[in-house]
Amino acid sequence: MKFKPALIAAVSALTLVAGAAQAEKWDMPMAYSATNFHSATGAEFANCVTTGTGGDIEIVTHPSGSLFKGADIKRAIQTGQAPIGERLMSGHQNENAVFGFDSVPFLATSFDDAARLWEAAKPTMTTLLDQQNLVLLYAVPWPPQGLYFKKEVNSVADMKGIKFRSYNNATARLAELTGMLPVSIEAAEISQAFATGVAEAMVSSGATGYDRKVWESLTHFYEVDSWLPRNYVMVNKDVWGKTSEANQNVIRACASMAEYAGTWRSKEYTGFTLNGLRAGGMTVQRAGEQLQSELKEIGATMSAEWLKSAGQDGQSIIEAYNASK
Ligand code: PCA
Repeated sequence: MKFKPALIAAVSALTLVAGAAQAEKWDMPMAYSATNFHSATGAEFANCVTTGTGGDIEIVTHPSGSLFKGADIKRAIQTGQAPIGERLMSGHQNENAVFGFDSVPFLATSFDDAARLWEAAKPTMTTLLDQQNLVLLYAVPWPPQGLYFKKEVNSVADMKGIKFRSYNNATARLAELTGMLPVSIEAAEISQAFATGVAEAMVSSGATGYDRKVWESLTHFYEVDSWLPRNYVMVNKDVWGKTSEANQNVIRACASMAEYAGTWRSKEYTGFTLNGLRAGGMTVQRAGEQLQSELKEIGATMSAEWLKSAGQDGQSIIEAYNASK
């Protein structure tokens, strides 16, 4: 028996409509620009979920802080204004010091150590987020952090009075301890901040400097490898609870792949973006010995301060990390 094409078309149109009626759209706010590797990873994760759930859940990413600004993303998800989103984990250090476990100076300075530190911290962070109505899905490290300036810097004394862009409590504290003036600015806005002189220096990865074309304003990048902070993706717990087990499994699988692929990208990007800064005309080199050793001292002060403020949770993370060596 032959079906008439028109009938087939009508039937498939009906199926599509029926499918669409059940589909949910999850808007996913992200703080960093679309060209950033975290945003690329998030976009792939979104596609993976949309495909894997057969279109039941369609995740739509909104990079560059376009839906919610970085500082507002976690609250938006906790309160259900958005079902899912990505944020810099240590950005929450101001509400609980434990969130800054990945920004303790010189605790984990390589991708391998950062991975061990994350394994050590994951149970604590999962519980902490759960208590805040959030389900942790995946976390990806930024490349190692170094210092950006618009002049040659060989010692902490050379930093005095510089306007320093910060992105969490640790970076603001670093500014204070080195005699600089911290000003908190989201990555999405740094090109303008440097161009207008609102900020003149920062600690960040080659990836962020490359992504924001900072060579238009800055001249030097010093590799310090002070820490590798993480972005993470979270879902509202009520939304998660209403998601079928089959779809939860798909989302978890996509999240594992995203963590793996994002980490791989971060590693690849480390050298690529430092070369990109060079191609932009910047001087890129290891911090000199004096600067390194002065920063180590400041790092020791910051580590002690963090341990004190992060209490028992912080202590357990460090113990688990040391035990994993
Ligand atoms: N880039 C982000 C956080 C760490 C990084 O490498 C930023 O500068 O905001």
